[in-house]
Amino acid sequence: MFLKTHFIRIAAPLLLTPSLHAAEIKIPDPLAAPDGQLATTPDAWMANVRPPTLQNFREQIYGVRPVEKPADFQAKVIREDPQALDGTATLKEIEITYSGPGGSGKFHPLLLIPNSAKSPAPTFLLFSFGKPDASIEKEKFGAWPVREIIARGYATVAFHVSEVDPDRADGFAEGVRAIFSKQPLAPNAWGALSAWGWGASRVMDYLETDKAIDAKRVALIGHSRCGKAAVWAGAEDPRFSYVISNNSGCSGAALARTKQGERIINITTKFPYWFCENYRKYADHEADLPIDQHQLLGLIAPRLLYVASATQDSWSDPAAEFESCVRAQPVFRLFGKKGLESETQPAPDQAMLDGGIGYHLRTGKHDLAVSDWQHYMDFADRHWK
Ligand code: GTR
Repeated sequence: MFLKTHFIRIAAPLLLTPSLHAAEIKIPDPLAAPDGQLATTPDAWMANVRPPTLQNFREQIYGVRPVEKPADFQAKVIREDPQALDGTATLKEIEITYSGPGGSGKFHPLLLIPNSAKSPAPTFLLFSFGKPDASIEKEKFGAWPVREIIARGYATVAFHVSEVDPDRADGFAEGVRAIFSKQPLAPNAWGALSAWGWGASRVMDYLETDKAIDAKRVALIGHSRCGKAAVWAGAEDPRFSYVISNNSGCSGAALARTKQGERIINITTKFPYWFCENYRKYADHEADLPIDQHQLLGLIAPRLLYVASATQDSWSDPAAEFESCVRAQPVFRLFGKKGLESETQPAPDQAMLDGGIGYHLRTGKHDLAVSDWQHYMDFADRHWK
């Protein structure tokens, strides 16, 4: 039986699950090394806590990336329009190519850079559910408000995750995982979320070479399954200086041990290929996990982190997403950063932008809305400029 939490679930009343009573749940300490020793300095945490924590997430949940930048990696601009979006932006379509033992692959990020920029532009990198198209600002699964992003002085780039590794149970043969791994996959082999994160790192490899981009200020953003991929990619690749989880829920920002709505059993039944096989062991056995998702958020520290929930998104469980942020704070504080602006979940649509961890609870359904983007850019304005 799933144990309910003893600690407070801080949420707007409509989100509260009725009665949550006693029953001790042990949540791992994000400052603890495997021997139980608590890190008291950033150096100690980086040396003794971060590496084994990251390795646990690889081994038990998302799987191990077998390769980083492939030897024959290439990124080329294959289309450029200096007068995109009514002359406000330069559009570049990039082709990223690579090969490995299982064949070759390619994908096509679409980049928009503000023409008003006088210096390299900070950039928002979006994991996209569909083929990015600068003329469509509302894709099927969330907004990509390119005109507004450009008007605010940010560049933005999006790539279609299924071009890197198809988002289908039988998609393996057509994606990057088949190029670098063989079936049957090892129990700790990378799942699709990890493969998508690998794609984001390859987009970063390109961005680092584009003089119009400030590669020290690149934000990773994803919604829902892509929000899970974004947080995981941000943990794997410290080049991203700001990581945004939009309604990522189960196996994303939300604490597994207190999770209501979708749980590991649901997600590993419906989407087993997103994860490594080892993760299935924890279906209905959350307490056996050596880690929990607040430690994943902790792996972003001391970089910027933003987590957002939506009032009607009980499947993602806003209370468990917020609780995870609260419990990630010690890592940010160790680095001298403020955690959340407040430990009380804010009223709907009141963004907390003042800490190293931003948070808001949008009124409405599971979605990536333009108003979410506005908060993410406000947070960047405040902390990057
Ligand atoms: C749901 C899944 C969620 C979330 C969502 C999505 O069906 O259970 O975890 O990832 O899909 O990505 O749209």
